[in-house]
Parts: sequence; structure tokens; C-alpha cells
Amino acid sequence: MAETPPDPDPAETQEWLESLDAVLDHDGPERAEALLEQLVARASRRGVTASLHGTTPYVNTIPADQQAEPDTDQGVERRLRSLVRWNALATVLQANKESSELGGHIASFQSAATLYEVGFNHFWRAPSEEHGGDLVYVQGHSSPGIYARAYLEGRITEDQLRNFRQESGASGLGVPARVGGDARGLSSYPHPWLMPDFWQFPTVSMGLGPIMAIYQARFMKYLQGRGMSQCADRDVWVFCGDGEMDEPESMGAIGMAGREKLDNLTFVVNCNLQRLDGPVRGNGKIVQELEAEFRGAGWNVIKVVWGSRWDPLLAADDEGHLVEVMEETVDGEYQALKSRDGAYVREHFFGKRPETAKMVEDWSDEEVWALNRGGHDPSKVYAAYAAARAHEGQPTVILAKTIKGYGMGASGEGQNITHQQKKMTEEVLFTFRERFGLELSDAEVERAAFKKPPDDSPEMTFLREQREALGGSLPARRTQAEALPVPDLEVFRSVLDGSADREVSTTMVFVRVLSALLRDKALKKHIVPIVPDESRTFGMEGMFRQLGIYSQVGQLYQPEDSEQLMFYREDRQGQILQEGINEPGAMSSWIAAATSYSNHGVPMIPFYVYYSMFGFQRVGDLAWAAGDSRARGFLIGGTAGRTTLNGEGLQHEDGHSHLQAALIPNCVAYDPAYGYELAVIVHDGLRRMVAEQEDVFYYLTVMNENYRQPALPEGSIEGILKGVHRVHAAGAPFAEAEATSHEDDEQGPPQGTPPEEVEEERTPDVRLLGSGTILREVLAGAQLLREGWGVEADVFSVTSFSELARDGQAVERRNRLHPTAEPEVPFVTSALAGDDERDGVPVIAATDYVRAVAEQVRPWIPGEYVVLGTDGFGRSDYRRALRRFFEVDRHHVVVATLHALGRAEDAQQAIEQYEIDTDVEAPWRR
Ligand SMILES: Cc1ncc(C[n+]2csc(CCOP(=O)(O)OP(=O)(O)O)c2C)c(N)n1
Ligand SMILES: [Mg+2]
Repeated sequence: MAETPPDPDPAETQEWLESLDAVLDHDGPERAEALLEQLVARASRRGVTASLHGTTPYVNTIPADQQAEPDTDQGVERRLRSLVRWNALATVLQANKESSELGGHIASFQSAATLYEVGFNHFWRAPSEEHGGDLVYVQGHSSPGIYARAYLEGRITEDQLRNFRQESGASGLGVPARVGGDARGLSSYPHPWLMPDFWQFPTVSMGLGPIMAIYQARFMKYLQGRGMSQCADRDVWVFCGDGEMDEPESMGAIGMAGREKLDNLTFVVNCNLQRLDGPVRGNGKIVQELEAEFRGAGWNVIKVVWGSRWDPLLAADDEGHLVEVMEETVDGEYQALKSRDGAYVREHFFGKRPETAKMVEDWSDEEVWALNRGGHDPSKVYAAYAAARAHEGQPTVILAKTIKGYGMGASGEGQNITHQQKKMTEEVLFTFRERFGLELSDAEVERAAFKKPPDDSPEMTFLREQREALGGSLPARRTQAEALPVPDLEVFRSVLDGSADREVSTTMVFVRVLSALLRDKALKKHIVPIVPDESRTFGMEGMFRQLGIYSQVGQLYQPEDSEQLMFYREDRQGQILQEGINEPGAMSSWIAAATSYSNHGVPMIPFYVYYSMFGFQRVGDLAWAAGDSRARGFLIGGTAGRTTLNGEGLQHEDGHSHLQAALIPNCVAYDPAYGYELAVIVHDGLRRMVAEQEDVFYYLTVMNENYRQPALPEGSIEGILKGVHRVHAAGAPFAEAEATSHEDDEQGPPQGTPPEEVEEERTPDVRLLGSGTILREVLAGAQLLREGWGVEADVFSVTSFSELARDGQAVERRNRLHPTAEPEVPFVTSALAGDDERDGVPVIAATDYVRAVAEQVRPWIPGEYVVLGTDGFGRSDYRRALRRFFEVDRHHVVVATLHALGRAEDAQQAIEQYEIDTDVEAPWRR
């Protein structure tokens, strides 16, 4: 650490300090603070840039004489805490006794046990008649401690603890059967998907917990502001590791929390100074570093560095020698100190100054060793929590200094290897028993047996009484809320009728769909439009004035455009969440809204509209967490398609988000070409998520290419929803082709066949599949095939390759596992070929996405299957140039068809006729 220069005038310094002491003694800390602020302001106006650190001395923020104290029996509390510690440890040890295959973590919870237990015993309210409940984001790999408490509370059984990390219920293969028959296994980390009535928040991917929690706290202010739910007295508590704070997501939104004055939010950062490999800041001090950052972001910072046993030493440290030593010791040293013993601490810590060495010269090594850290001292933690709860106008961060692997002794306390330590020697377990005063027999220690004292013991009585006073048990997840009535599809009538001669994009259609919902009596209040500074891109700016942009303070200025119809209106009751250029934040807001049915008992219907390129690949991990969270809502990937968003180039043109969406099991994704498809899909999404409360969420891509939107053909709804429906039949007339896209100077694609014109079904020569805007190229290709090559095509709009693939996989699996039953046929097979499943007609697919999207359905396509797609980096150009470049345009559809039909000569002729350059590298290599 930097050396402090010698003081040139110690007497003068002393005078200043004494003046300050006098003010403090006579007028109190508030007066001292006011004076100091004036001094600083004066100094800075006169050009003094003297470092005004963002940090305070390396001691507790709350002085010992100002601590709130719990009025409970600390002896009972300690014994209860020790039992939780033991059962947490036993959970991991038992799981790993046979084999270390199952894994688990001991050290993290042991360092955080006091931080959790004080919360459980005194602070966190469960949902009850009187209170909506606090929301606690548990650090993922501390889960064994949460299970251990739930076990003592009688919420999970001993068998379940034994089934920690054995969730599959798989049979055969000598996999050990689950203990207790059908006793449910416990998931490794907090996963609502796996334990839907227990865990609320999936946190284990580092950084996601903190950012989701910040937006949760903001969303609660939003619900309160809009009068949707009583959240005023409910708090969000977030547990994070100090190593975890290096994730950009952990700290990336703290400025928003400060700016929005989220005083319903408390972060507890467990500063055990270690992460997985070693020290978090060996050469610095993580507590100080975080203090400066949070303070700068407008947070109330409470440091809990030292335990009560240090109080007398600090009180006697008049000249500040002890604090100096505390400040100059870096975290790497602090960690090393706690991995040794009292004699080592005496020599290497107190021994740094003669004055500090003297302070403990009469102490035994054991007494020196017993000097505790703040995060392990329940009274310090209690005081910090009480202060956090009482604090208004700012979020609070509690920086609690602890020891990783606390109590694990030679098996890991303060050691670099401790994070992954899953076993402990018997000797260490006996030491653990003594250290925490556990009443366990030798045999129980040897077996690492679970321990629950009798129901009428003081510990269990205390546990029950405290939780009853706080409204019940935590965590607990609500799986359903009240269903909302979804209007008839007619609500979208204007969209279903098509746009006649008007050329509109599916983005514009989406805005109409949203507007229709915002007029629906039952649903309108529940809609949450979320945008990351892209409303104008999507034509949603009209909603600014209509709905208002949510702001806690309303609008403190007259907006520049206030004279205009669609001015930028901020409002306390605003409905839009305008997140700024912040996709992870917007996604976190969406998750908060999409899980509101569970966390607040109020179903909300969020529509998060963004550039599709900055969706799954930017916030993919949050999207995965949304799936785990059982989120319900709509993600709208705007300006989608690698050749449709044409001018923006490589970093903007998305040709793969549908592949990413398909990876999330409960994400239902569609790439509609037409407005009516979009309306039908949104309507069905509402039915599934809002009326029937299915735990799925929707990803829909919408495009910015304008064209005439046809009307909903009769009988097509089922196909639209399942993923494919026919839009043109072989032999039927094409609807009048007209110039469409503004940029298309040639004749635009036709509209497909109005159903009433299909006189007689005939087997087509080829089946063409298209998705999104590329469907129109496919239709144009079909017309060229008829007119130039005498080929008749059935043309299908594939609204969702991923839904078709899921159906195909399910049917295939069902047939395989029921080999003697009558086989079923996947939807895509029968939709394409009807009963005549293998009629040998080739199938050509073209989309604005990478080939892998359409490839998903290959096993169930009747006939030869050729896939065209936009693999490769995008670039800027005209749409028709890009479609030619990626070989997904009408001409490539023709060539692919002729080739698949075995008409090589014709294919060659088409290549020449359409001036297709065949001597260039493949697009994905260019
Ligand atoms: C995004 C992500 N990267 C890596 C991991 C793997 N991981 C799990 S715990 C851990 C170390 C955590 O250290 P810290 O945050 O200090 O928590 P502690 O266990 O010390 O309380 C790591 C790297 C993860 N869970 N998530
Ligand atoms: Mg840590």
C-alpha cells in the first residue's frame, strides 16, 4: 500500500482533530457532518483536489455504542445456528460419501451461516395475510444451508436431504435408488424449475442474482406506483459472494439502484476474501474497493468488518495504531492469518507495530485467535440489518467480512482449496462438534448424521416462534396467480383482415396488436411494455404520451417536444419501462414482470421489444434463467432477419436468434411472415400463459420490411400455432402480384392462394417452405417455377421450425418407447404430405436464419430435403443483394428445386439465366 508522507506539522493536525472531537462531543455527528461538508465544498472551490476517498476507515460503519441489539436468547440462537451448520455440512458429506460424482459446497455456507440465520430469525417476512413477503435472493451454492434450515423447520424430510443432488429419479443401471422411495431430490442450486414451490430465484450463474434483484426492487416500486400491488413495506435481500462482484452484471446496475433510490433493496456481500481459485483481492481490500464503488453509486454502505471481541481494542486505540495496521494489511494476509493460529496472528498482525503488539501482550494465543470477524458476529450482523431496514431514500449494501470455510479447520478454513472441499476427516468433524458445541454422539459425528432436536427443545421452540412471528417459512414460491380472461381472437380483427393495399411491416402489426390489448378492459392494466431506447425504431413512440414512461419522481422538466402530440411523457404512474441502452437491465425487468404472478400474486404481461441481434446472444444467460424462473411473457425480437435488417451490417443483422431460442425448453419461438400469423400467435400465447397459466414464454421475431399483409385464411389457425400451414396450393392461381417492398424495383412476390380458389388438390412437384419475410421470396420462386419451368409447388409458411421439431422429437420418442403401439405421425410430416407420407416429392426450405434452424425438422420431412439459409456474417446492402449473396432469394429457390428434381440441365440454365455467380466462395467464408 502507498506510504503516507510524514506529517510536517503534527501540532496543527492535532488542533484540527481536537476541534472536530469537540464538535462531536457537544453537537453530535450530524453537526460534524455538516461542518465537514462545508469544509470540503470550500476547499474544492478554492482548487483543493485533495483525495476525498470514497472509503471510510477499515472498521465497522456502525459504532459499537450505536448498535441495535436483538432481544432474544443468544445462546439458543447460537445452538440453532450450529445445528443448521451441521446439517448443511452433513448434506454435502453424505452425498459425497459413496462417490464425489455429486459434488456440493461446504465452505461458502459455513462462511455465511450467521448472515443467513440472523435474517431468518429476525428480519425476513414470509407472505401472509398481513404482509406480502420479502424476497430473498440466496447465493446459489449456499443452498445446503437453506435446505438444512428447511429441514429443521419441518419443510423437507431427512430423506430429501439424503437425495441432495439426486433429482432425476432415474431407474436401472445400478444408479442408487432414491432414499425413501419417491422422496423428491433436492436441486444443487436454487432452481424454480426443479423445485417450483420452494425456490423463487435462480441465482447460481454469478451476477444474475444481483442484476435481477435490482430490477425486481425497481419493479416493486413500479407496481406500487401504478397501484397494482402493495409493495411499500416489502424488501428485496440479495446475497452475493465477493468474487461474484467481479461480474459486470453484479455491479452494472448499481447506479440505477442509487438513482432510483431503491430503499427496498439490501445487498449482503459476503466478503470472505476468497473465490474459487484463491483470494479475491490478495493485494488490496475488497471491502474498501466495494465501499467506494457503492458509495459513488449512491448507496448506503454498512461495513461489518470486526466482531465484538475487537471492540475493547478499538476503543483503546486512541492513536490509531490498530486501525493503521488494519488498513495496511491486505486481504491476502488476512486470509493467511486465518489459515494459521493465534501465535501467527500475534506475530504477523499485531507484531507490525510495537504499540499494537503491546495491546495483546497479556492475551493468550487462544484469545488472540478468538478475535472474530464482523460477519460471524450475530450482534454486529443484527445491527447492520436493522440499520438497512430502517434506512430510507437509498439502497443499502452490507459488506460483511467473514472467513471462507469457517469452522472447517484443517480441512479448509481460509485455505485456497476450500471452495471445492467436499470431504472432511473425522478428526476435523470432532473439532467442528466441539467448536460449535453440538450435542452429537461419536457415532453421529462419524456418520455425519442429520440432527434435529426434540420439538419442545428451546432451539426448536425459538425457531418456530420466530418464523411464526414473521409470517411463515421462506423461501416459498407461489406457482399460480389468478387467471385473467383473455378476449376472443376478434380483438385483433383489423389485423386478421389484412392490410389490403397498404404495405406494412410485421413490426407495425405488432404495435397494432399491442394497442388492441391496451384497449382491453381486463388486460390493459397488466401489460408492461419494456424498451431499451428503441421505441422510435419500432414505431412505439406514440405510447409515450398515451401510457407514460414510468418514473418514480414523475417529470421534473418540460419536455422539449411538449407541444407535440406524442411528447416524451414521464409519469409516476407510467406504464412503459424505458430502460435506456441496457439489454441486461431490460431483460431483468422483463423477468421481474414475467414472474410477477408468482412473486407478487399479480399476473403481468410484459412485452420486451428489442433489436433481435441484441437479445439471446447478448443476454442468453438471463434468458436461460427466465426459463428456470418459469417466466411468462413475450420477447419481441425486432428488426429481425439477416437480410431483412439490411443496411445495418454485420453486428446488427440477426440470423441465429431462433436457434438460440430453441435451446431453452420452455421458450416458444415463432418467425411469422404475416400479421395475421402474429395475431393468432399472440392470442394463443395469452391463452396459454395468462388464462391457463402454463409456464412458457414466447419469442417472436418481427421485421421492418413493408409489404401487403394478407387476411387470415380459413382453417389455418392450427397450422400457424403448430408451426406450418399452406399458403399456396399447386395448380391454384397466384393472387395478383404487385410491386411491394419499396426497394424492390422488380415485380414483388405474389400473395399465395386464397383458399376458395383451390379447386382440386393435386400432388405438387415440389414443396417449398419459407419463414418470415423469406416466405415471400419462396412464393415468388413458386411463381417463377410455374411460369418458367413448368413446376407446380405447394408453398408453406413455417411459423416455427422449433415447435415442429419439438413435436417431431416427441412423436419419435413416443413411437420408440412404445414399439408395439400404432405409430403416430409428426405434425410436420402430415401437414406437408397428408396421408401419403412418402410420396417422394422434394422439399426446399429457405429462411432468413442459419440453416440449422430449418435443419431441425429434417428427420420428419417426407422426401428429399434441401435447406437454404443465411449462414455467415451479415453485411450492408440492398435486401435483394443480400438475399442473392446468402443464396436464399427466389432464384436460388428455383435452382434448388430444379436440382432436387434431377433436372441438372435446367438447373444450369437457370443459373445462367438468373446470372448466378457460381465461382465465388460460400457466403459463410466471405
Ligand atoms: C457465471 C459463473 N461463472 C463461474 C461460476 C462457478 N463458480 C461457482 S462459485 C464460484 C466462486 C464464488 O466465489 P464468491 O463469489 O467469492 O463466493 P463464495 O463461495 O466465496 O462465497 C465460481 C467461480 C458460476 N457459478 N457462474
Ligand atoms: Mg468469496
